[in-house]
Amino acid sequence: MDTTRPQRDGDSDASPSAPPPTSTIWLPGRWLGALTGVVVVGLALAVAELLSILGDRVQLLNQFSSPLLAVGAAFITLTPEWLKQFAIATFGEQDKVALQVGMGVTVLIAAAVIGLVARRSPRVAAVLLAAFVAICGVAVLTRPAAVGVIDLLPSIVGGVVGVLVLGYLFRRREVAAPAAPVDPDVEPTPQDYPSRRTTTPVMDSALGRRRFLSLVGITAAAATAATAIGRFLPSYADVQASRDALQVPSATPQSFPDGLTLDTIEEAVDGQGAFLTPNEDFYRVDTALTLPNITADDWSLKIHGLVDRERTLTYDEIVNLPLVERTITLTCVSNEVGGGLVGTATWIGTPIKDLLEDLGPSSDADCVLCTSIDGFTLTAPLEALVDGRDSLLAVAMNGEILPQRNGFPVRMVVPGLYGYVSATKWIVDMKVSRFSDEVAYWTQRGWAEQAPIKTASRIDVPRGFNQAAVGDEVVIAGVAWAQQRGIENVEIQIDDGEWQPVELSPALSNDTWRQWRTTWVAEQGVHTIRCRAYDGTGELQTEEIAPPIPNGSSGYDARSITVS
Ligand SMILES: Nc1nc2c(c(=O)[nH]1)N[C@H]1C(S)=C(S)[C@@H](COP(=O)(O)O)O[C@H]1N2
Ligand SMILES: [Mo]
Repeated sequence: MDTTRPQRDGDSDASPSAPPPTSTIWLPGRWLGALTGVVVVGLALAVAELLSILGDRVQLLNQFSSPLLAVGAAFITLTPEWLKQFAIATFGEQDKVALQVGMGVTVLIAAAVIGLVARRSPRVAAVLLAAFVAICGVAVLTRPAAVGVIDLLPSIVGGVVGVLVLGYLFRRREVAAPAAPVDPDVEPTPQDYPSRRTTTPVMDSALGRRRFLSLVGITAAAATAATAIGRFLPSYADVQASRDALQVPSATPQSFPDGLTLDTIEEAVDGQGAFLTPNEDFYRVDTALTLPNITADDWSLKIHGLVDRERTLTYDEIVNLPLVERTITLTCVSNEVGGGLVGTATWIGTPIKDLLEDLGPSSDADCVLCTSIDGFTLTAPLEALVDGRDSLLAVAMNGEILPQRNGFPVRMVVPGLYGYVSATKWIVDMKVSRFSDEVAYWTQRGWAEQAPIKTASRIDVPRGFNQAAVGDEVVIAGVAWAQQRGIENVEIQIDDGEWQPVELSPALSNDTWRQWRTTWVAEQGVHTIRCRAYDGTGELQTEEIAPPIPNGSSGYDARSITVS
């Protein structure tokens, strides 16, 4: 049956008795077909990416007109909550990397399949590629930042380029002369040729092996070049230039009790992490697959809704409003007991209270719907923005212009509320409204509408499973936080022993964590160390174990230590 098929790449070159005429008949082999699929889809995506970046630069298209970005963002939106929790639990802050790797592998497989199919039927492969483009198109159009059908341009142009190149590379022609048998053991009779030729015509690549290979090479080079140009052009460079050009504005410093300063507090408790979390170590949580690019010049914030007077603020205007400096601990609702999604920084920003009250919010209003440039939304309780706590529109963090990952140019910081109901990064819109009229990103996904931060304490040393020798003085230290209420006391317990007091760093304010420390003389055996905190009202943190969803984890943190 196979005797009339042309030789495939590598199939029979090794066969010494293969007759010479077949050497002119050639079709790409399986591996080469799959590789070619990957190269062609790579070119299509690179072209789309480049167009999207160019379109974003001239403000014709939005950043999410990039098919890959849009598919990734759509995937994040559509992922069921359990899978999201699993991803965060498994990959932690690397969950986006995991998604990117997953998407990369999926695209590679799809592209290889398209290449394999193209060996048999370039037409079916073109239809598959078109379907791939259609999926991207749906993702692009359903992005909140989508401008309109114009955003489909990169996907369509990329798709057309892909289909044309695929069709050209895999074009075949019928070979006029009958092929000689491939299998040297089966001698075809002369009558075999006409009959077989009418049922299964002998096909040959229209390009031939050498041209096919060189065109695949050129396609790969073009894809690489398009990607490189895109990398070189992105507005990311503008954002960094915009940040570099700005100076941290001066602000009214915070006054601390008892003549405390940030320097004295830094030295108060040793043997553990810094009191202020360095920017590069600060946790990052957001739904953005790639960081939103917005320069200070392009940025503006519209405040509207249930207010007497709307206002649109530019960056220049915001840094010329009264600015204050405040040290505040941020916490993510997704933080597990003992987890690291919490950090303390010194922020510079303008009080939201003054800004809002100046615009005359209606007495009907009870929330502010805040939207970021990439379409993320949250509903912050209006009360928390105007009750006098240090709710800020922040522009600087730990003496630096706000880093891009933490919301450059402007973000919100609200003490006492988990980030997902207060800390909008890359904020561009604030709509004074009512909770009954708005549903924000996470509340739509089963998280609580109201989410004050729960009192929590964490053991930082010893870390994980530790070893010590009998008689060692083991340092036990950590942090505790209850923003707005403050931390009054922290205790530790070894196994089932008495709860014991620890040494606490001075309280800087109710909105910052307190570091704590004690030592323990190690005794033989495997021990469990627990900690617990009392907030400023004297209330003990709850021992009841709760997962992050819907309104924050609870339970005592514990560490194990083996003493021998
Ligand atoms: N635009 C935008 N802002 C956002 C989020 C987001 O997904 N998008 N996530 C919020 C959450 S859940 C938290 S915990 C904080 C985290 O701020 P950080 O990344 O600076 O630590 O940002 C908040 N602001
Ligand atoms: Mo969060």
